[in-house]
Amino acid sequence: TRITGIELRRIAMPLVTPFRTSFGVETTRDVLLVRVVTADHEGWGECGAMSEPRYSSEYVDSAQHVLRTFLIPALPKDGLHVHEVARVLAPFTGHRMAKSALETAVLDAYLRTAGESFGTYLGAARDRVPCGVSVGIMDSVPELLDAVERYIAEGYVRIKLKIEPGWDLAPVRAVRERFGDDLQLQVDANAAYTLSDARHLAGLDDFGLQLIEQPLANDDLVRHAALAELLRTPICLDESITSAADAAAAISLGACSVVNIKPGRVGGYLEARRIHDLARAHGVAVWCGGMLETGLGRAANVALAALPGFTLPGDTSASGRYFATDITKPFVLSDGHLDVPTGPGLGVEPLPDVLDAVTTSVEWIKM
Ligand code: OSB
Ligand code: MG
Repeated sequence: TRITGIELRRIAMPLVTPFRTSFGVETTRDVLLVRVVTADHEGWGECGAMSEPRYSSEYVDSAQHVLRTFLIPALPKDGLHVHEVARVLAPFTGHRMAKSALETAVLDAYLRTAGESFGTYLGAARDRVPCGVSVGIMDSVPELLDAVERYIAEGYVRIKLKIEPGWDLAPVRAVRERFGDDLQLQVDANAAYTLSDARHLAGLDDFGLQLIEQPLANDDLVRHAALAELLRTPICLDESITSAADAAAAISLGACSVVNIKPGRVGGYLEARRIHDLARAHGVAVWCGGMLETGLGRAANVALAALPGFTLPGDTSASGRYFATDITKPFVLSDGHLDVPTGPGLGVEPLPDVLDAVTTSVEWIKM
């Protein structure tokens, strides 16, 4: 199909509560949406990049710039197949979240035309997925316990605590003591530690954690492998895995025994599926991470999370975890699960009035 043009739309989504990690605090989610328009359909892709280059080197302005200047102009005007997008964009290094948003929009347009859902296309093995929630760093342990209690009451089947030096053993101990050994509990450091913290981190081994996510620097597979020898808590990598090749290296080095798959971080849903396939072949568990997505990105993530190798609950929370009003019909938790959309493409679309109300800019790139 012929692409007639591509819209780059920025929206500002207020968060229901500030989200604090070891790398910063977010109060409003600044999101870039890519809309690919063809003769008879359109497709949406959500860019995972955040306002500042802290989680990774990408940020929203950089994603919009590289899409406008390099990635979109590289696409052929006609006859583009979704499987060719990554290859056409490969000469440009990095910028995986920008590439992912573009590929996802092309894929959505293609699937809406074909009448097939993301879930069916990717190979979903179930019609709903169990959901975890990522809980930010708080000012006090009592405040954290109240938040965790509310999430458990809402039905979340797994709790992930964000940690950093000074906010690790005490909050984990408090949550474990208050909610018991049966609670599926894990932590995420977002690269806030070094290998010299190994002995301190081994203090987490007493709490029966499912895993510790990205304790060390993004680019340090070798020290993660060394740390794995010193901890009983399984290591899961997030930031370090930007491709299937990274995942293969991490697995063969023993740098992780679990992988958090975020489609944006790895350049798209097709690469995400390759990592799933690779990990599954090696008996390595994977789960679906998140980047505070709106309903558009969430729909695709829930479809991916339904693949058979996603054996751990993901950060596929309900829309209400982050937004009072989502730009799509909200994803609502039912018995701790979200349903995989079944309609063509993402199976959800933006509600025009809500989308307009949160839009801060629109750029149209004619093909
Ligand atoms: O490290 O998983 C992370 C959010 C933004 C950037 C990085 C991370 C996160 C989360 C929340 O932990 C994921 C979500 O609920 O969407
Ligand atoms: Mg993480």
